[in-house]
Amino acid sequence: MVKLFRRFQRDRDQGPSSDEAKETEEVREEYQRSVANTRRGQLGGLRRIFSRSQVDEDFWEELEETLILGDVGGATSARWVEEIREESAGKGASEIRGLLRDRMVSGLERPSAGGALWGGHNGAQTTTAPHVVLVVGVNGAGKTTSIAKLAHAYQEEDKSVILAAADTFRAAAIEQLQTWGERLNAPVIAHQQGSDPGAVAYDALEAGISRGADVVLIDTAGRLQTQRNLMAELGKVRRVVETKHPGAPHEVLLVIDATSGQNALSQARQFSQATGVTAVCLAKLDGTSKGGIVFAIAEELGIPVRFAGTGEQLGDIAPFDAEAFVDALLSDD
Ligand SMILES: Nc1nc2c(ncn2[C@@H]2O[C@H](COP(=O)(O)OP(=O)(O)OP(=O)(O)O)[C@@H](O)[C@H]2O)c(=O)[nH]1
Ligand SMILES: [Mg+2]
Repeated sequence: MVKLFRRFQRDRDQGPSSDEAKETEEVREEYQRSVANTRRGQLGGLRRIFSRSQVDEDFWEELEETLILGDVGGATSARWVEEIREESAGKGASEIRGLLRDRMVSGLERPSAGGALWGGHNGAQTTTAPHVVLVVGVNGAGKTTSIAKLAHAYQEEDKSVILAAADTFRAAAIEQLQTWGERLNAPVIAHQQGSDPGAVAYDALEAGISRGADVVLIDTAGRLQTQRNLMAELGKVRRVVETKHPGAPHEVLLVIDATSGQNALSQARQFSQATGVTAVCLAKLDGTSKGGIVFAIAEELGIPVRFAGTGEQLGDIAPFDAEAFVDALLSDD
């Protein structure tokens, strides 16, 4: 997957390269594999609808219903169907499929994805180092694992990374990050369990600045978006970061478990309010039949999906590719 970051970056910097076709094919195959479960789920029903010969009232109803059941979201599904219906007067199912495909891709691309690793800064590390990523999300979403994968991706770009163990709440959370740190040969800044997460973030930034690190990735404790005190605590961590290193955090990455369905929308909304989420990392895309939630998040909240987690290994992360994702979802084979 690391080469996917390279391709993503290079396309932005220099335009398509000579071996682009082959690499694009690899990206597409990877997505085919990752969204296999999503295709087996509700959204897989789209293929059946588009194989129908008649575009009648039932067709439109079934289309809207399938989108809603596929977690695209009620408002987004209704709007899409209405728009496509207007555009497609007299057209057949396969043309409608093309219109939906374009609508899905443009919905995902509208909140500009930017350069994957550098948080939308046009593909380059333009900020004063270190580049700081605050990683937030509900319990078990995949935050710590995604941090390890991202650290690996930055290291592949020859960037130095410091990890901040600001999940001081869950038992063994610090050790979990330290284990990744050892594997990655990346320093982990940690305090005792139960200590103030803001203080850990502060120390990690101090270490990052004094050691000239390129990137500081801050792990935080999982919390439900409904737990007001814990959400407020996250706001405090953010403010510590802002104060210590003006311009930071450059990215507030909300890790969403792709299997969480519609609840992810409320997660995105509440975490955004508390911490100013700038992008989503969609973890566990490999294990879900509910990938449709990405459309609702992008359309209704305007938050870009920056990364997709596609497994438990270090290399199992990719810059989110809207076209490859949608085409994999709608493809016939
Ligand atoms: N299949 C798959 N599993 C994943 C992915 N990302 C994370 N996981 C697994 O999900 C589980 C939880 O991951 P963590 O990274 O510990 O999640 P977390 O959000 O840090 O959890 P807390 O710190 O407890 O809130 C682990 O078993 C991971 O291996 C992914 O992209 N695909
Ligand atoms: Mg964790």
